[in-house]
Amino acid sequence: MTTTPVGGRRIVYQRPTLLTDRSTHYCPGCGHGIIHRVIAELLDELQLGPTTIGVASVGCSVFAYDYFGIDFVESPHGRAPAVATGVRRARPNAFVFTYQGDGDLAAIGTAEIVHAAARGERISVVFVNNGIYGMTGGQMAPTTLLGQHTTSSPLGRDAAVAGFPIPITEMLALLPGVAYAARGTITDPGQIGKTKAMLRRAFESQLAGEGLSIVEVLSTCPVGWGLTPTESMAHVTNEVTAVYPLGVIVDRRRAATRKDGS
Ligand SMILES: Cc1ncc(C[n+]2csc(CCOP(=O)(O)OP(=O)(O)O)c2C)c(N)n1
Ligand code: SF4
Repeated sequence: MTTTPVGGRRIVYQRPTLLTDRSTHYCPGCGHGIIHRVIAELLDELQLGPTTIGVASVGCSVFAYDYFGIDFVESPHGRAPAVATGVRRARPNAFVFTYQGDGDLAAIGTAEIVHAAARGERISVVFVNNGIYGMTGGQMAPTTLLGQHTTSSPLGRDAAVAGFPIPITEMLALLPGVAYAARGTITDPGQIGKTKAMLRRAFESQLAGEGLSIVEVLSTCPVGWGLTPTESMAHVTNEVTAVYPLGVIVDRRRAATRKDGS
């Protein structure tokens, strides 16, 4: 956000320079657009535009490369951490982030994210958890809540049939290669600000060469959930955060600082 006076008026809100000037294909009330904006603001503020290479995954955000004014690589479904590994190792001075849905990261791409985290790859992962496969019509994902109705669990997710929701960010945080892991959301301006602070810390962690950083963002899919945009935001606040608590899960730099008292 800028407060630069322009022609006698004070601009308090404008499009980040690294977001392209075009309409997105996202549905009304979808969280992807908000998350794109926050990332673009941060890349602007950290002056990372010229050195950033984003890795788009498969899912509703598959066209992310059209919306950011930076270099982007498209990866096969779930393979973004593997593609990002190659990009980061081939271009050691690049800033590399993946943008992945929960179907992409926590289902088909489970192996890729676990092993990239185990290797401590110097990449940042933006993990957008809307609890569903949005792009393909709202099927159950590993992150779907118990009892949640989806097109492939029309009676609600039953643990006896489909198991329990996977808290994959907590699982990844156990690995020493993960320098920073946190979970935020985009349900109101305060939460967007907190999520932006988490993403900033994640990006700075990569710049400091600390290891893999991941921020899970609890997002919305009004179309897949059969809710209005307003109901979707309330659903995240009231139901989803009870299963996936918000906050920093691990921050190894802060933990090390506390240990040596510095
Ligand atoms: C190898 C492969 N398997 C399956 C698909 C079909 N497919 C496309 S998007 C998608 C799910 C995307 O869901 P998610 O990652 O949660 O993103 P969202 O659309 O919800 O943002 C699936 C299963 C595919 N494109 N490629
Ligand atoms: S289907 Fe869901 S995730 Fe996909 S664009 Fe629409 S609201 Fe967003």
